[in-house]
Amino acid sequence: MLQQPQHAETSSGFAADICAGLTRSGQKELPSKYLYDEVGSALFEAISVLPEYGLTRADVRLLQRHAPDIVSRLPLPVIVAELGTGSGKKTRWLLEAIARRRPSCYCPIEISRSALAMCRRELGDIEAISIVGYEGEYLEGLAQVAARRRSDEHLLVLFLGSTIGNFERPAAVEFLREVRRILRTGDSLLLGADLEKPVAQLLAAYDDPLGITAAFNLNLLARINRELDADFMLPRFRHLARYNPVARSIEMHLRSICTQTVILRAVGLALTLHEGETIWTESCHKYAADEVPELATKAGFHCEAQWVDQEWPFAESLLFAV
Ligand code: AVJ
Repeated sequence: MLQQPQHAETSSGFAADICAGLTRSGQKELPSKYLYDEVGSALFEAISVLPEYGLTRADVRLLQRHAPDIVSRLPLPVIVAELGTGSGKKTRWLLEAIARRRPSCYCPIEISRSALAMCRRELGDIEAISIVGYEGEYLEGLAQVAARRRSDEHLLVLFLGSTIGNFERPAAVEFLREVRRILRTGDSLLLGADLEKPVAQLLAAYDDPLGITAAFNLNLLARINRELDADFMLPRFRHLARYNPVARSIEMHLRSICTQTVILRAVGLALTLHEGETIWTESCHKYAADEVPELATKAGFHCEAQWVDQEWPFAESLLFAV
């Protein structure tokens, strides 16, 4: 069963956010969450199987290998809320391990309706797990799940795939604090974080030779063309991935190869971009394994256990709300 949304002003929020990001003085930027429309979500699925991009495989390996161990540490009964699901594929192992112990409820929270639908197709067959989807922002969806649970049910929040890496470090702490505020003591958060690795390896992962990541990035302009009646000419932009050693993040930008004017009709905006100017579209912060427990402590959690993949350094950390 997939409940129908709980869905507010997303399209006008999109227009306002795009406008604000493109008219900033200084570095233009667009929120990375808008990379994931239907085309963007499909392109990310392709990225996740590229040989250069080991992140998703590491995440899946850890969940598959350690699901019984992770689940054995949870108080029961437990319901599961996931912040951003993508296809939902990697959550299967955890849900099956939970279902073997007790029937439960899985609440995916997604801003992308197509991702929610994918998730239901992917996980709908697990017996003893009922699915209640929420279309909307993470914290709003989580607050609804928390408000609707029975008083004896614990909550396990999943924040996988290193989406936390999209936040600047201080914003990551702030976000986890807000998650904590919605939870009760004893609730848990399973947090996936991509770890630091050689820069060359990171650059290859975010600028693959097939150009899938470039297409994923450029699709944001194509999406603005589709949804805001704009005229970005995609051949006049280049995908750029670079490492920021101070932030310890990969930054994705779209670089204008000439001076040009773009019109966004639906919002009445004419925008001039100079040759070489970039629009910053995403940051992917990399963590040291022991930074995650520190982050957790700052946000009101305690790190109960951590599992690290050796092949592609990546950590799953099980945090409990204190
Ligand atoms: C889905 C946010 C984890 O940061 O690696 C992949 C997104 N961007 N390639 C990441 C992404 C470019 C991805 N996350």
